[in-house]
Amino acid sequence: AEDGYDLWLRYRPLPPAQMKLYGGRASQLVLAADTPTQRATRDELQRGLSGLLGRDIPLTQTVLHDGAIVVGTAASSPLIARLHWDTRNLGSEGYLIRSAVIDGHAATAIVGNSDIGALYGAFRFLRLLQTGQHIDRLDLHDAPHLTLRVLDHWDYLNGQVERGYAGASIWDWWKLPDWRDPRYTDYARANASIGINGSVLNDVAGGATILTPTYLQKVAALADVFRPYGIRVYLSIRFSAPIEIGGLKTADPLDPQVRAWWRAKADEIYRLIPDFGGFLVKANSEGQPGPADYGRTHADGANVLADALAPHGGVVMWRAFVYSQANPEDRAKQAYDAFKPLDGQFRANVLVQVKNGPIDFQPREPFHPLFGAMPKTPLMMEFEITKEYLGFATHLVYLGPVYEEVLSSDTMTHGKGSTVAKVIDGSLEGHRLTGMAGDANIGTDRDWCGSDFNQANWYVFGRLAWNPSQSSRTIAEEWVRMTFSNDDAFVKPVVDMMMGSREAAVDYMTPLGLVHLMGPGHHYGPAPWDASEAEADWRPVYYHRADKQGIGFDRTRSGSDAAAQYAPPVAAQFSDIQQTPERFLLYFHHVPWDYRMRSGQTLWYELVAHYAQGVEDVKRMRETWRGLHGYVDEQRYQQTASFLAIQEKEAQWWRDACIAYFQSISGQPLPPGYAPPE
Ligand code: GCW
Repeated sequence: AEDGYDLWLRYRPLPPAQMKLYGGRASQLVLAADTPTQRATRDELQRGLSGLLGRDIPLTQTVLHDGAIVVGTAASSPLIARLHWDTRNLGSEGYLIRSAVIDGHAATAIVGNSDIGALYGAFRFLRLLQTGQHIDRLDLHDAPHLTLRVLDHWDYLNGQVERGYAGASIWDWWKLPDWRDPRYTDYARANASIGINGSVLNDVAGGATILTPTYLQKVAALADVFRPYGIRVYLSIRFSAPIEIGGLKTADPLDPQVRAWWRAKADEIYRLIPDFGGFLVKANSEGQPGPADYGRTHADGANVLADALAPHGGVVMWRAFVYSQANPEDRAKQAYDAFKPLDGQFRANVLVQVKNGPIDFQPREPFHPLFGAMPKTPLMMEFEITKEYLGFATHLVYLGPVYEEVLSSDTMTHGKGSTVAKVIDGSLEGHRLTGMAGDANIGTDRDWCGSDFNQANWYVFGRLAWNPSQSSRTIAEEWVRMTFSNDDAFVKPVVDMMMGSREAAVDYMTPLGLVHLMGPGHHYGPAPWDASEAEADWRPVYYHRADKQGIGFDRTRSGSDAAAQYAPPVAAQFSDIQQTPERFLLYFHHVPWDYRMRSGQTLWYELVAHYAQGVEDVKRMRETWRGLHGYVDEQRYQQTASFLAIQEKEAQWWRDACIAYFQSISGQPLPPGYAPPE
């Protein structure tokens, strides 16, 4: 059945013409299989090539005839050693793939400086076949631009996944460490295929249990499964663990006993998991314990952990997502206010992990003002892959454009071209420790992600973590070819549909710079009217500030002045209503309903038009999909069709609820020709 389990690693037989094209180029595999990673590479190539080409490719020791694929490192393969290729620019994880003559025969060499580099090269080679590329004159090389390419799982030990819409946690803690579900290997394969090299196994708001000896054994078992695929495990830790499982009276980071406890804990972990990655921490945010409980700073907190991990080569990923009632004036300002003054105070093995925007993974928000503002500290990006604010499992929203928009934003901190991507990849400020994290959308559903199209969001995250300057359209196209079909009549409309899907969601949910109109708590569906007192700074009315005169959050000097957190040219742009891009208008300004937009329409008319457009766009997505019935197997066709129907219904719900509510505040008539809902 086409249940999506294979993700983009669908090695189904290629069309005959393509098979013929590749056949002569893949007649034997020459590689060593002495290490676990080499064996994983061999298995993947055999599985992939036999699936795609419909016949088994023999393993040989030497090149016997044309069409050999020679894989490995100079150390693992005498054939590769004899090529004397310069591989210095590949680093430890890069690869090159080249057509060459080896022992008198036409061959393809896939070469890394490490087994992992060769494995990444093998996946790339398979992708060439899967996406219908020529493979007869290859000269490719690639290496990751970021050091840490990590999935953050918000999985609790009881199997629940916070903001998870694809079933339960795939980690079966009850049966670990003895039962190693084969699914763990498939998880590792999928990640390795896109270059992800780290996995934080547990939720940032979980308890301390994961650090007990019993659970560390289970963690070690997962680390064993992932290791051949180049994936290290990391753990989210609870800052008060020294009290909860250590029997101490305090978790004060400057207390010598606390420091000793963390050192001993790190030593214990590394005895079990020699390549353990490190800790992820959510501290003093949304009720989590942290250094502020003892009057200490985030740097004090991060550094005690960093000191414990440093002797073993581990890192701390300390989150900047800190929300408390402490800054009720404007939640958007909190992270910057708390972290900017600490720049330069973190140990060398600490990264501060910053969400893409200052609010919380909205359909659209401006880039986070911390990017570029802490030059002495490696900042890693945190994107959300799970669609917490974007329609959960069913809405088709390709997140590539969300990520790309932020990565290509110009912080202007070192003049023009100081993009967020360059902050993240370390090139702007000279950092070697770099990273990107994605909050995973993975669960026990057969298709892993709750829908076929959600798999694209895992895929594009990994590809951008490898190289944050890539185009999300190119990545979408790759994914479509691998996941569905190479037929251009299918690929083009589906890629267009994916690329437009994000703007559609922005339009039917939160156009023109609005944010957080979702129902509080669950975050599914519209609730712009919600004004309850509890957690007031999470409430829609707090964000849109609609009143009789207008709508929007004034973040200029006359308001919260959050715009001033950006570098001066950006701050000036966002503070000036004329210069603010309309897509961020209501994020930075409180704007009169009759304000003239660039189109010449009033703000009110244009707001209504955006909501209507969002619904129209989803209608068009449905039509596109209907036209592609013949290209997809029935199971995947039908599910996508049904989900798009849900999306259309809910886009209408969003449109009607928001327009009706905002109209009740604005008192403005509906635009002429606008058909109110039946
Ligand atoms: O987006 C919000 C989510 C919480 C999440 C929190 C965070 C893990 O609603 O569920 O908790 O952010 O990122 O810490």
